[in-house]
Amino acid sequence: MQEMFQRALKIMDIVLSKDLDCILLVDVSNVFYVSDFRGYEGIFALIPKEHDPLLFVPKLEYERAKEESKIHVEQYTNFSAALIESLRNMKCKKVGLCYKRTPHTIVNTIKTKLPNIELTDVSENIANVRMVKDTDELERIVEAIRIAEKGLEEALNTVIDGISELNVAAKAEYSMRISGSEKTPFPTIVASGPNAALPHAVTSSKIVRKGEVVIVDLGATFKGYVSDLTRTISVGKVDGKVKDMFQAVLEAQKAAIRAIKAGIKASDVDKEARKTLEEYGYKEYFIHNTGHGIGINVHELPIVGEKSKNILKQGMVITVEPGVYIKGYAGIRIEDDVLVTKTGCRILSRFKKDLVD
Ligand SMILES: [Mn+2]
Repeated sequence: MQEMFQRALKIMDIVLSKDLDCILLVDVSNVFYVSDFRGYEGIFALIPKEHDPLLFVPKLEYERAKEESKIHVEQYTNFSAALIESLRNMKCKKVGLCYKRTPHTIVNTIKTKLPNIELTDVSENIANVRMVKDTDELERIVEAIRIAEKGLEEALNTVIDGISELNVAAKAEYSMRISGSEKTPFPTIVASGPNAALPHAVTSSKIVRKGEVVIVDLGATFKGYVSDLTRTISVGKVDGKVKDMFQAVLEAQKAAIRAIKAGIKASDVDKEARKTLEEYGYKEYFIHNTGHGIGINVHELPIVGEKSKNILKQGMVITVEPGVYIKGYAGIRIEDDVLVTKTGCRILSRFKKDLVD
């Protein structure tokens, strides 16, 4: 037997440890995880105990899938028929799947056509496996970060009094695109002045004005893996209050990063950021989690928040992004991507932060 693709092997470990006959994956990010094929809806993968992993695609995707996929590819003419036939032929009795990410129609088809199959939810097992990145995944994320940093550089060079938020976003995205980004993993945020007080502001035709701060939150995708970075930039001189907010967020981020290492609770990292902001008097203005995992999706486990149950492990890649938002006035957010190591962490993003004066 050919040596199995490393990420598929990790899913195979779940098949074995949960004593399943097979795992069925239908959502594009999990299918990509096991195959390295960048597909659209209407594909699925099977990781059976007794056979090599299989990727099923429609005819129009077959040639591209054969090029990209690291596991064997089959083409189907009818999704349900191919799925049922494969499960039947491989005599699968116990099948693992991700309930939340599997359409009801597919679950119902299996239950109707193969009533003896026992279905088990393996969502958590898969999310846990995906949290820890291997060397190849890490290299892709680092490249996605380098590309995003080019976008930030372009944004920094573009932001001046009189330019629109959309114009800044367009320049940043263009720069990332020609630097190799496959797509933006989320809509690029350029939020100026009072708009910066909205953590998920929608980039608009608003004109950036002197005395405002501009939040630029963007990401790139490289070989299917993403980055997520934020910087806050001032346009000329800003209020002393804004400078104080900036200093508080910067210190909160430093405190959170200092706390990171394998074995500690993700909630403890969040606690450090929150404690620092409390010291500065901004606790109530920090209205989101400190961070989240990144990988194939921009929001993966672990959650770095107050209520998180996740424990940090070596090889996780997380964002650290405290923020302070004062309604109608201004907002500050600084976000870096960090690799959890045995004894601490490695900050993967290098872009300068002291951008408010
Ligand atoms: Mn983020």
